[in-house]
Amino acid sequence: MQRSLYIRPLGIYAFRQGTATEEGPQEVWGGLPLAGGPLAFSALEVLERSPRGTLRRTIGLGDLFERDWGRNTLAASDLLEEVRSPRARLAGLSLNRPRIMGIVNVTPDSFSDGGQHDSVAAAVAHGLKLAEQGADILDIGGESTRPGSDTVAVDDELRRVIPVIEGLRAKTDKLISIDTRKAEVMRRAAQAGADILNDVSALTHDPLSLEVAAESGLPVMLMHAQGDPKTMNDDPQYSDVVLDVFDFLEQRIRACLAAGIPKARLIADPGIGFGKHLHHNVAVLSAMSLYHGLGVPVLLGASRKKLIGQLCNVEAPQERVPGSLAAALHSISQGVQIVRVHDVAETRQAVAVWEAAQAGSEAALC
Ligand code: 9MG
Repeated sequence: MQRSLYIRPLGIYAFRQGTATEEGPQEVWGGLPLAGGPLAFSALEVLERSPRGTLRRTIGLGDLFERDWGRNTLAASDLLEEVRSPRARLAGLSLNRPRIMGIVNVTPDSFSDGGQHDSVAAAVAHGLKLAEQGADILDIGGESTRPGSDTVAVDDELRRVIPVIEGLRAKTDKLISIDTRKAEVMRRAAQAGADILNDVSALTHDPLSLEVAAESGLPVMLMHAQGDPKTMNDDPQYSDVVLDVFDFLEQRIRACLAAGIPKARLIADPGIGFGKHLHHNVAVLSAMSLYHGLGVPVLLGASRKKLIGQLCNVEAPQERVPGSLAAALHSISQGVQIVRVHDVAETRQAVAVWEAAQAGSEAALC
């Protein structure tokens, strides 16, 4: 059945335990923990979808408990539970602070660093550099999925990514994700030592991918996209983009559960730039905290993407770093657990200052 109620945590702040007062250290309570992490939320936006459109209301937390939600009572309490419940570790990595996923493109045509890392040695060296700069995860991709790009044959993709995964696995303990839509690439990447599957089609592109992902035992990043990379940005259509993306991801989580992939192994990503016009991307970026209602960690990938160029009138992807940092900080302020970026050193520095400012202590610095 189509969901009609959604809740988005608002009033998000750093949850400081044991804050000192004149009476001594005190527990501070004014909200609920967001996804069991270091942030808390004190209010909610309630969104009710009907054939006439979406009604949005901002309410305090107390209102949620006191108000009669009628036929939506169960949905409201289920969503609240999903928003507040702690998230499982990701392949052993705790998500109690923002995590950085560094991009290693092994494609001749990638949109921002295409051609630079297309030899194995260069790609491994680039991955190690990102690891040293503070990446928690290295995302290895051999097929460009930028708008307008063509599909790559399985053998070509394998030839590009497998040696890079093996090379990195031999030299770093950082988590390695494989960015692919193909079941065979997932299977071989897992054998080569990959820790995470990152599929921009949310395991819909290849009919075998759900089964292979389940068998691999690896966590899976499920990303929303409308259409195929070749044509996806020609004419994307939504009824309400923020909610349609939520519904899609919720359905894909259900499909994974049915295929034997537990929720503790799933990550959700609304897919900035994938079948979305500028206004769609901005709406999704603005509403990132809504996706905590899916009950799994949330990832944002906006680094150097076209929306930043459009918002700031910057043509060259390499010159979109400041806008990328703003998107990353905006999303981690909404509790997003992972940001996928090209510029790891710059993001690490921005996140460190954000963490210290949130905690009110330099102890938070990495
Ligand atoms: C491979 N790839 C390109 N953009 C991406 C994004 O935004 N998220 C994820 N998970 N993967 C992406």
